Amino acid sequence: MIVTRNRMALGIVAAVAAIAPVNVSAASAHSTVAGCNARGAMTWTTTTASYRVQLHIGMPEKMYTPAEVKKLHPKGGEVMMGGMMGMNSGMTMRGRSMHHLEAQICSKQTGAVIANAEPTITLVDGSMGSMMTKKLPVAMMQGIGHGMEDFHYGNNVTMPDGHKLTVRVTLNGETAVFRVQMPKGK
Ligand SMILES: [Cu+2]
Repeated sequence: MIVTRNRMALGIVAAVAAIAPVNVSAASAHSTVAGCNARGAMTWTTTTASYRVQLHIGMPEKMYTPAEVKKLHPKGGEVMMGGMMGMNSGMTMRGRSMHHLEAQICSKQTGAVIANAEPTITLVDGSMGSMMTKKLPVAMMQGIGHGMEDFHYGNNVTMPDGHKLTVRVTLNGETAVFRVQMPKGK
């Protein structure tokens, strides 16, 4: 009986532990990307001549096509509006973790969210003396249940734990540069 109770208790603890971080990340991902002035732990904002660009790096997001959203009615994740297809899984290896990297671009003058553009996003790893440059396949997305105010660009991507990275978001010849310190791995 005690054994059973302990097992049940463990089961509940494990379930809470598994659910809690997902809820937290989903909430922070959307509340911080919802507006160009929003702030969060892994969110950076900078401006170029014409744009205000907000970069958000969070937990990997499940990315759906509009057809999949219609069929599956997911409660979370993101719907792809165009661009490159999202990566829902990828090779992870020691020292690298999967993240969701996304950038929202707004007009500096009007505050309007720039949709259906074709920005390029590159990641430069300057840690360990190595200069690795990676071009991100850019999908256009919106958080499911959110509207145009959440329109952004990015993808799921594996990134090196603990490294210093430079993320560049370029649109119409204007580049927003972010210096990012990735968290240590688990
Ligand atoms: Cu996204």
